[in-house]
Amino acid sequence: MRTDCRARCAMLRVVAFFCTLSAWLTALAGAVLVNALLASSVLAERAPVVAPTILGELPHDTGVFTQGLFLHRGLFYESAGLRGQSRLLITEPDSGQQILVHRLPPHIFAEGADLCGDEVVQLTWTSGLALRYEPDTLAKIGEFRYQGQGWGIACRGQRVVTSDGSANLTFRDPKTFKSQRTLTVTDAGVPVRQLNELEWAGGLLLANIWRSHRIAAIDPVTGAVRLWLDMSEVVRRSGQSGTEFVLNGIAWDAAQQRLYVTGKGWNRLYLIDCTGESLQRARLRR
Ligand SMILES: [Ca+2]
Repeated sequence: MRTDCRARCAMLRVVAFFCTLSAWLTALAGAVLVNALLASSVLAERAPVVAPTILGELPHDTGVFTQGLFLHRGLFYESAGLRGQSRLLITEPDSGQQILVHRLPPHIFAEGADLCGDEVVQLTWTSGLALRYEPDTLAKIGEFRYQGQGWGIACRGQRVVTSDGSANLTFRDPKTFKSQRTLTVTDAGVPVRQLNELEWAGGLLLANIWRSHRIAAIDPVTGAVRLWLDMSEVVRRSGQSGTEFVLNGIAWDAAQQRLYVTGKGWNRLYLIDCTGESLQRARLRR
C-alpha cells in the first residue's frame, strides 16, 4: 500500500513538473510572438491618408517629361527628362510661358532638380553627374559626381537629400555631394520603395512614389511616414492613366502653405491646399 502511494506521488510530481514546464514554454512562446509582431510592426500604426483640396489649375507644357519641380522667386524651375529631350526650364506660373531653357546633351537623362544654396543642382538618371547652374541665367558652373542612380533631390540649408528609386534617402554634404548617411523610409515599419521627386515642406520631406497616386510626408529624422497625401483626384483630372505619364513634380510654396503638383507630360499643374488640420498636425508631431 505504501509502495503504491510512493509511486503515485512520484507520478504526480512528474506530471506537476511537466505542467509547469509547459506553462513556462507557453508564456515564452507568447512573449516571442508579441516581440516578433512588434519587431515586424504588424501592430504599428499606419500613417493616415488625407485627400487635400485642389484650389486651382495652371497651364503645363505636355512636352515636358517632369522629373523635378521647385519655386524660386515666384517662378517655376522644372527639370525635363528623357534622352534627347532633357533640359532645365524656368517658367512663368500663370501663363506657362517658358522664360529660359537650358538643353542637355542627347545622351543625358535628366532627373530631379532643386535650389541648393545659391545654385541649382540637377541630377541625372544613370550618368552619375549632378549638374550645377547659376539660378538666374542657367549657366552651367560645374558638376558633382555620385554613385548609383539619381532620381529626386531636395535641398534646405545644409540638408541635401537625394532618392534613387529605393526606400532609402541619401543625405549629402552640400559642398562635396558626398554621402553622409542614408535613411530608410517606412510606414508602420514597412519600407516604402520607389521614392522619386522630393520637396522640403515645413520641416517634413515630401516624396512622390513612382507610379502611385500618393505623396508621402516623411519625418526626416526617423524616416517614418507621418501622412499620405492622396492625389487620386488630381490624377483623375489630369486624364492620364498609363504607367509612364505619371504624377511627378512637387513644389512647396511656404508663404501660402500650398503645394504645386504635376506629372510627366500633363497639360495642367495643380494648386493644393495644405492648411488643413491633419496636415498641420503631421508637421507638429515632429
Ligand atoms: Ca521638388
